[in-house]
Amino acid sequence: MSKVALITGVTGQDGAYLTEYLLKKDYVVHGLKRRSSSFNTDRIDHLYQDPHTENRNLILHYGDLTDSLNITRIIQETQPDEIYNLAAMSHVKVSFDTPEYTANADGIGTLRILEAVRLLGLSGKSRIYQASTSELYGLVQEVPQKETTPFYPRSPYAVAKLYAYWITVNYREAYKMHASNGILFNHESPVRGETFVTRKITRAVSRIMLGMQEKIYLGNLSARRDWGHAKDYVKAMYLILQQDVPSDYVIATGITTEVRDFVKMAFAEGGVEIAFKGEGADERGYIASIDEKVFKEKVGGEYLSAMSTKKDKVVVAVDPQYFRPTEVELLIGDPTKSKSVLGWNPEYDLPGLVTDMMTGDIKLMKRESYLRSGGYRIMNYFE
Ligand code: NAP
Ligand code: F7E
Repeated sequence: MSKVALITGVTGQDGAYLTEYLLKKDYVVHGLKRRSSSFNTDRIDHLYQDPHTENRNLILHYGDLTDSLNITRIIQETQPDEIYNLAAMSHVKVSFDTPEYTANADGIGTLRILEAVRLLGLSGKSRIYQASTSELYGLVQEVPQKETTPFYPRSPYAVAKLYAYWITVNYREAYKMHASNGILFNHESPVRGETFVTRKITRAVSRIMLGMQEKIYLGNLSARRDWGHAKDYVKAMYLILQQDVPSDYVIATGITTEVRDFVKMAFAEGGVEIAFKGEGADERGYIASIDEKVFKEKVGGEYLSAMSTKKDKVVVAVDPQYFRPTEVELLIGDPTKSKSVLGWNPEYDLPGLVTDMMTGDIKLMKRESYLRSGGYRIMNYFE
């Protein structure tokens, strides 16, 4: 018999990678997706199965974490062995603009799932994974951060996730539920949401190198993050629910990098060297040199002459609108427990992640440029 998983947030970055991973393991996957006025299933379209397909193993349900009745009904209908609660308003900066909604979806949403499992008598059957976050550490009280490091959240997002973390622990202790927190540090990929800093950078750098954009505006260039690859991190989620005993785990690489250095690494993928000058809001990034051989190989010879005219020009600037009212300056996780207990071992390092993201975005932006130039008419005609 195949195991049954329910994934909330199935249309998000992690939802997509986890769905792919569980389908390969022969699971039947139920996904909760929000109704939207436009298609929001891009990331899982390659896995989609028509509702008329016999014995489908990926079934999508309309739903929302702010709707208890809907959550309860879907859990009752699907009787999941494993629930991965990945749905959330996940953007830290946006949570300052939508604090009440964020508390409802990210905090109380988790309670709705736990309470539905309890009321339906599924406490002994359904194992629950809660998508907790390194944002809980906020104003860090210890370096590196591990499972025992005290929390100090610094945004409405992190405060909502703090509630979700503790209500998960409380239901585990009070009702003996198999409920665990994965305290995941930042993880990225070619399908990362476009407004998170890594993807914002890889998209913009690709566009600059292809002559589609002049410069990128960023916020705090000195913030440091422990960045891993989402493909590796969803494996940890799965491993957490395979343990006999529920527990909480830090999932991280143990290496921290400045946003400024991520920018340099992204440009370096195309052989472009960036030098930073100035401080604070006046800091700027210039093109210091171009390795033509690497540029031709990674980006394309036809874009080189336009790129060469940008030498010594500003391609990175700071816009204070991206600063946060309270910032998390430094995150670096200690993954000792997940490595020893779960046997979790990430495949990607940061250079591998940057290469994967830049390769994806250069390809995507070339396609976008072609479509914008009217190419789609020709393509559609011949297809
Ligand atoms: P993401 O790409 O932003 O995906 C979030 C998902 O949640 C999307 O499918 C979104 O639907 C859905 N969603 C949002 N509000 C909802 C609601 N009210 N009801 C139902 N679904 C809702 O996030 P991610 O990067 O995959 O992260 C997955 C989870 O891990 C999130 O809980 C996030 O807070 C947490 N986390 C992420 C990281 C990271 O670095 N990526 C690190 C630690 C923890 P739409 O597609 O319709 O918007
Ligand atoms: O910011 C700085 C920004 O938005 C990273 C979510 O998945 O990971 C994510 O939250 C850093 C911050 O991610 C820009 O100030 C500079 O210090 O990519 P981010 P995040 O806030 O760390 C955690 C673990 C989660 O749980 C969240 O769900 O980069 N930064 N300039 C910028 N950030 C953005 N977005 N845009 C900028 O222009």
